Amino acid sequence: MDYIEEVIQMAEENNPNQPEFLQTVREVLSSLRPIINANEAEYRRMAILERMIEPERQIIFRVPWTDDNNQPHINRGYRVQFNSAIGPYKGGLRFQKNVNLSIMKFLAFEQVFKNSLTGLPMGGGKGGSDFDPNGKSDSEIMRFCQSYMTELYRHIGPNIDVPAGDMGVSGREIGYMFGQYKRIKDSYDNGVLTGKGKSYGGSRIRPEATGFGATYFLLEVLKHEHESIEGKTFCLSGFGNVAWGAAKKIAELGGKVLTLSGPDGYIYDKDGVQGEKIDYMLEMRASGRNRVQDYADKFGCEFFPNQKPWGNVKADIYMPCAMQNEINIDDAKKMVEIGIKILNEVSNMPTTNEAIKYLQEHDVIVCPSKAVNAGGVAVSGLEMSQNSERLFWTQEKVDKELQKIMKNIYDQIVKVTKLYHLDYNLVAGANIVGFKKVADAMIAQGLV
Ligand code: 2IT
Repeated sequence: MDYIEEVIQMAEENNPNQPEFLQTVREVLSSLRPIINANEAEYRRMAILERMIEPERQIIFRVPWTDDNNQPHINRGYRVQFNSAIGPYKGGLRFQKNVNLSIMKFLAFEQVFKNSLTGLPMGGGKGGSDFDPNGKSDSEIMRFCQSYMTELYRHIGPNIDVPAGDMGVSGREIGYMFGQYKRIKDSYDNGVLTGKGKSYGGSRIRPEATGFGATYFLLEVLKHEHESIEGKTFCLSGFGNVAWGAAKKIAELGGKVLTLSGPDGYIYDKDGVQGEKIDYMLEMRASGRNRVQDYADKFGCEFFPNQKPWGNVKADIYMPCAMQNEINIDDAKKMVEIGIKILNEVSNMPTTNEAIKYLQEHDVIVCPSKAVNAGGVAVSGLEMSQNSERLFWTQEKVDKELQKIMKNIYDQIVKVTKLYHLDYNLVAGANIVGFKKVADAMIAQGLV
């Protein structure tokens, strides 16, 4: 049997109730065919694919906390340490009601390839909890973070595993977790978490990095198409940290963001999300209401309840910034019908496998999230560097490094698509580049 098919089947048998994890395994493995075919004997001998789909360690723990009325609550905490071949585990923490082991494993698996693409020495991991931060008071958030870290601390460290933020975890939560870690360890291990505040070891540009990086990646794609960003229209989803950074950079470079979305629907702003409206996104997020309708109410634009922009709004470029599987096959068909040319994936795995295939077959350029959103973790890597050398870099320096990293990611991908005659398939190119470096390291380090 074909090696790739064999390992996909093995993943299906061993993880029957993990649809998101199986989705990314199928997507990644089936795109590796050219490099697997070229090295099959060696990869089989070293069980590369079998090891690539099995996390090195998975930690699940109880997180007890009390609310402001002294009522007890129990959540489930996770940390999946997927692969440490090229560096300590690195990846965010997600606090969201729907978090489960399948979602943790899909995110950790993708993080392995993404982190490899950055060119920085970071392995892949991910964690979080099914805790729902919406509507919680600040002291409830603090108690939850402290309880979560009271277990997690024994599994992490600057040379072991370095968590950061993801959905539901930003500067405030990182601060509370860092405080608790430091208190338990009685040691100022600055590099144990990234996304810290500027006053205690955080890097400049980390909050903006995912959205800025995604836009820098897009600039390379537009250059390839002999186009520029000026005057282009965009549909974004989400209104959190990632959408905020993207909107900021797009507006700065002369593009126009027409939509944002939330769990309640999407807003359409014909004048573009810009200036104070971008700042207002931060207020919406800080309010903890998790509603995008507030934007429409404040600025008097249209609001479409319970709908997504995909396929409903004509724009030059789509940039999903909310979460996994936002774009399905029906959306993809509508996108092709209304003539969308570029899908720049910013959230992790925003598109179903069926939809990616359909879009590519209909000449839509799909820019894969593992590459597009790698700027976030890349600046986390730069934060680790700054913590190690006990220095702070200027905003200009971090931004310049980020631009260099995003261009390098793009260049490596294009080089590999040429090497393997993959036309301009950036999805396959990103997977192959990310995979190769990790596989080489795993071979060199033996069967561990
Ligand atoms: O999905 C991601 O890459 C992140 N949530 C950021 C991870 C990090 O370590 O900065």
